[in-house]
Amino acid sequence: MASQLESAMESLIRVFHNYSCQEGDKYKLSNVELKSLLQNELGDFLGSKDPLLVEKIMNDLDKDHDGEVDFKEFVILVATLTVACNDSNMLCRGIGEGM
Ligand SMILES: [Ca+2]
Ligand SMILES: [Ca+2]
Repeated sequence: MASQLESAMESLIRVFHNYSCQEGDKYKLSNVELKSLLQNELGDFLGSKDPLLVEKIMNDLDKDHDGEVDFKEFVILVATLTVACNDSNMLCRGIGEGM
């Protein structure tokens, strides 16, 4: 049986590919794909309905400026959010309850 961390890593990869293969490059998230990933998978986290938020996140994440988010760039987002979550007791409590 996979450990918790191994399962988490596997889920991360699976979630990314669920969205990245919807259009265009199968290994990268377009603006549209990133948006639906954020809304469906991180809606509670981001909470905001700010339409510019996706633009902003895309600009921040797209380190190589090809207009898409690859897995490496996606992992940076997840790591950043995980650190933010760990820093915030309130968020962690929320996640604990959801599990
Ligand atoms: Ca894609
Ligand atoms: Ca990119």
